[in-house]
Amino acid sequence: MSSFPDTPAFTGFNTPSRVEGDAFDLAIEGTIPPEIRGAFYRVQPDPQFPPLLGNDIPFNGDGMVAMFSFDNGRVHFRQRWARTDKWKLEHAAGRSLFGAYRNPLTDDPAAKGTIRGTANTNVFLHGGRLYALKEDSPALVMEPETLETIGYTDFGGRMTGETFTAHPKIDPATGDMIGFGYASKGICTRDMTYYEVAPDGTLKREIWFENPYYCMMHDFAITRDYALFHVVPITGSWERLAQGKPHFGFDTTLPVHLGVLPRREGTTAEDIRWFTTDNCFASHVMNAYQEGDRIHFDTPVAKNNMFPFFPDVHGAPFNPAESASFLTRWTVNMASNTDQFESQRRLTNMAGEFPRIDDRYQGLPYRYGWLLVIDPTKPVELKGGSAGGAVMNTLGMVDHETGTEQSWWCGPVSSLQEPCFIPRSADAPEGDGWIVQICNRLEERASDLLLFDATEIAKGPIASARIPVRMRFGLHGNWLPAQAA
Ligand code: V55
Ligand code: FE
Repeated sequence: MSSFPDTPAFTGFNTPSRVEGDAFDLAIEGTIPPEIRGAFYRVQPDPQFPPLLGNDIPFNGDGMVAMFSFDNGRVHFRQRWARTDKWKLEHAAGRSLFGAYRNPLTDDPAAKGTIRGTANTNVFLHGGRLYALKEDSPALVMEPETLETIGYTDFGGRMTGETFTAHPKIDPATGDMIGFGYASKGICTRDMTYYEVAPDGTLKREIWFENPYYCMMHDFAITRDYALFHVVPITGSWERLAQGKPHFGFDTTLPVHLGVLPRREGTTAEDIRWFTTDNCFASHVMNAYQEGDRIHFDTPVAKNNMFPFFPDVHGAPFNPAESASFLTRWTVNMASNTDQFESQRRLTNMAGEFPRIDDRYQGLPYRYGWLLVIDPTKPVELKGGSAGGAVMNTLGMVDHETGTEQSWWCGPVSSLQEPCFIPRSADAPEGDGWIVQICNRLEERASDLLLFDATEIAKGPIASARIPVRMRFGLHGNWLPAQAA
């Protein structure tokens, strides 16, 4: 194999890991509560081969899935690549065949006709299946115990859209997996699909509709009666791809929309209602819920672009100060006859992203949220050749009921990955459980798995497990309780 490029995306802490393996009984500091039984799954982009075009963005690496199994106070580790069709084709060739992020015009001719997905964004559990997800492709099914890849699914032959989101939700009322796709008729199309998948893996419902403009539809929300789609101008076009520009670029001249699709039986594209507000940046959603005719939608909002590698379409330089996002409550009123938002209210002054909740409260009124925070008052020592830019150095918690918050700083030479909530038991009260997350030890180029009491994060971790291999910067993960396995 030729070597990886000497660029920030492939060196220092970002050096590709490419390690598949198993480790039994990790070294623990502190005590893992023995009643925690189940597994934490998470995924990182981890390129199998050096990039075809000499360099690449972090979002384009092959999905490497890790599982941390908790059993009677011990933690075991397993890691495997998601063997996508792309991974298999490149593995057989012994080199990269696919080019730039979501630009098939840059591929080797041998890649033609193969699904381009990398399954690198989320690993999601539903109905005994592990789905490895990338929003430009269908969902890839993996076996949750062995991490063997089964292959892409069309949910019992019924999914006609080309893509499935990396951010599905489970409707607590039905147990169905609710998802969507964008670019559902191919790259850069405005066509979207709404999906409901039964626990047996068959598609119950697919609704086609159109987006106001083509953009990255990275996340969405559900409430009891609605699916909510925020349209933010991280835009793209075939023209850009032909010019060799990054697939996406941020456009500060376009408005932001929130689409409200009723989830009742018989809904069609005609039933969607679009609200509009001023230009801003938002990506992940903490949660959404209904209160009478009002719909609240909680999302970290930044004034400007958060993705330096998807630059401003009008040529403005990246603006780090304006890329700070703050959890904000967007409220729209279904009884109103305007297309404007009713209100927008900042919920915390902690700058943060990667919001999570106790997922049993998906789409419902909820009390607790956790997120990764950038605390600019804390010192940062970027040892070990890690990436520059703002460092997620703090775990934050917001309590919407009391209006209070907590935080825990991980120190000057560490950074944190997305938190995930573990309920104490299936029927434990909201927030009663733990938070699990990976901590990057930048100087040591090592990784720890941290465990917190979920509503006492300010006290710091109650236990940590040393992971025997370095975890690269990952995206999302989820918890599977043992009894459901
Ligand atoms: C994100 C991550 C992706 C992607 C699109 O916001 C959006 C995160 C890891 O890949 O393709
Ligand atoms: Fe995401």
